[in-house]
Amino acid sequence: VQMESALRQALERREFVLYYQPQVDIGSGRIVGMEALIRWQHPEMGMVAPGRFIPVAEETGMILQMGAWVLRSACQQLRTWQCEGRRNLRVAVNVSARQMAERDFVGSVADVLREAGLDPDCLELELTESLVMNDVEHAIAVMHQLKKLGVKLAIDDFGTGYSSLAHLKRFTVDVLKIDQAFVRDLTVDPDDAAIVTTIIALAANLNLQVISEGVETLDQLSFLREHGCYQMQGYYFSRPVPATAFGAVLDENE
Ligand code: G
Ligand code: G
Ligand code: MN
Ligand code: NA
Repeated sequence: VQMESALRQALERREFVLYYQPQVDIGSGRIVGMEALIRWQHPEMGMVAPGRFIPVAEETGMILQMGAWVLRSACQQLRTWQCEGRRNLRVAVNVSARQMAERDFVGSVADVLREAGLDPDCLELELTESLVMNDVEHAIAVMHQLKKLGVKLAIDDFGTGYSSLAHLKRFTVDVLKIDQAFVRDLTVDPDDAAIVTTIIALAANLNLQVISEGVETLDQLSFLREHGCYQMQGYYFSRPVPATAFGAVLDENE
């Protein structure tokens, strides 16, 4: 209850901020998008990691208001960058199971896009396998509606959840995000290497895009490129940074 009221207060006091981490196409070397990641700047506790408050927000349902704020802020921020003349970029936003289960989630996404004046295909929603498996039939129905709306869909943390390949076939997703757990020891652990190359091949065969997260070293980058993964995200390129600093990251990439 204490944490719940602290989270509600944080929303009112605007203590949440969005950080952005670039997603790079290593074929062209260009930043093609960014993932929005929430941070909590508490006046006394300092920066609170999402791992500490997202689970509480999920349990208490506060994730609905928080998630709505994240979606709106990320879309408005992208629109601002576009109006400043930044080339075509997309923004990836994490979606929780509770949001997906909301009665009119698709309608609220449509409203946010319209209010921000953002083209739907600039928005990518990241869904986790566990979110989708929570209620597969409902999730598939919502995914279809979101596709009709024109937004992009990604499966986050791919390979760590419980979705089967039979389900994947029915998901109207555009992107598989290879979980950083597989990328970390990619160059030294043959099992991780096998898993990663298999996910890349799976994506190619299903005509899906594939992006690796948690890329920290040139060795990892080289391995991924050699095996056909050209979109990457990770500390090797940039840590998640506040919107103000992201402008400079984009400038450097010009
Ligand atoms: O940014 P960081 O690596 O600390 O994020 C930790 C976890 O919090 C990740 O699993 C990430 O997906 C999740 N997360 C970050 N921002 C959001 C958000 O806006 N909404 C939701 N639902 N999860 C988020
Ligand atoms: O679950 P999700 O993939 O949304 O969470 C992404 C998380 O991974 C964020 O908390 C982000 O800060 C973190 N992250 C991003 N890049 C790297 C990286 O290169 N290495 C590590 N260890 N974490 C990363
Ligand atoms: Mn994510
Ligand atoms: Na992930």
